[in-house]
Amino acid sequence: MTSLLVIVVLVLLGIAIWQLTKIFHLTQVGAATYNENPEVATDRDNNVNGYLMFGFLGFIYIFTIYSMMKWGDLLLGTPASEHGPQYDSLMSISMWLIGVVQVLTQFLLHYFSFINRGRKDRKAFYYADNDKLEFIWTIIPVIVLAGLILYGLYAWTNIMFIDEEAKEDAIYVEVYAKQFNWEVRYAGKDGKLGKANVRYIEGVNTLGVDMGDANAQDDIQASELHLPKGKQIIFKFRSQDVLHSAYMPHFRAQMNVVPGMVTQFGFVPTVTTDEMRQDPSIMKKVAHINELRSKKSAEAAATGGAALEPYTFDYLLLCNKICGASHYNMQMKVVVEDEATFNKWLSAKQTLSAAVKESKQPAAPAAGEAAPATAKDSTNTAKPDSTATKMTVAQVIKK
Ligand SMILES: [Cu+2]
Repeated sequence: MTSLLVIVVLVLLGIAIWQLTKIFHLTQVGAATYNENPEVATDRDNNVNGYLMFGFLGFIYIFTIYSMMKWGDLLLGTPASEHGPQYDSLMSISMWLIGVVQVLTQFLLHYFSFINRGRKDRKAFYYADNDKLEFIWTIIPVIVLAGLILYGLYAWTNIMFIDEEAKEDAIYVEVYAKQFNWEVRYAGKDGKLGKANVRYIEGVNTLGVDMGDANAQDDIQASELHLPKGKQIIFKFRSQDVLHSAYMPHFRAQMNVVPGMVTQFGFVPTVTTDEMRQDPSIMKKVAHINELRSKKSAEAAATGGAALEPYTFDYLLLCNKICGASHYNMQMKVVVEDEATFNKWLSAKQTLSAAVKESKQPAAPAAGEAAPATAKDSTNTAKPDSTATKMTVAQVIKK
């Protein structure tokens, strides 16, 4: 509604300006002008436009510097994966190149428009072409772009190619996307993920794992993504419904999650959650967020509302494809910890086959509830989670 009103106001404003210009033109009819032919620019017109050009050059520079100072800290900060620094350096090189070229070309464009602005006593010089000049301004971008593309391809293969040797002790994790949450499955002791298909989805088996597959027996399902520091992680992505995108900005990782196929990505986490919480730029961001939160809490307290909890940093897995009404909230906490803590966390989890068996026994729900250690995430909440998701989907369809 508000946007409609804004559009209406803008349209009306446009009409008002258009009418005012018409009135202004009418007032000029018959008035004595300094120029007999209003279609030809006078020296005054050229001066005005020349200075405006020069002024615009200043505006571009000042606004660029202002933007960098004001919003420069919104960049992602320290990368938390092994390939992250290479990705960041490719980004920095590209941005520096674009920056330098932009500063130079915009200066030339606006400055020459200014100094060569029209004057009555000045005639334009006809200059057809210059092969040497054209060669220079073609070959320089060709060399620079070729270098950039080659470096980009090198970085791409480095990041996307998963080392076969390192695969030996790699950790396989399936990341499953559905409207509007994520679920993960670890390959278990055998290091192999069992087959899965949407047709097998039933009860606690919310990922549709084929329980007849030998590789599936020790698979472990969880609703929080834990990763050990320094280990090669290989992600297999599947989607239950529409196109999603698994985005882990701190690890400089993103992969489309496509229904009907398995996509893959791998990285080595290098900074634990606790270490990242000590990172100066993260600490600054967290302090800023908490400052805003305490202000909001004070406002809420004044009106009898509940105070906001203080924010602590956590890595996140986000959806980066607009996949429906609750897309904005489709996220999962990612915890990077040392290997021992990770192994402890994983071994405390029930395997999917055990969870399925348990759920089929009549006394199963009580047994599930009686395990508070894993109640926070993992298999025990799989059932309520899936019910919640189904409810959300139903609401969306109703709309
Ligand atoms: Cu999504």
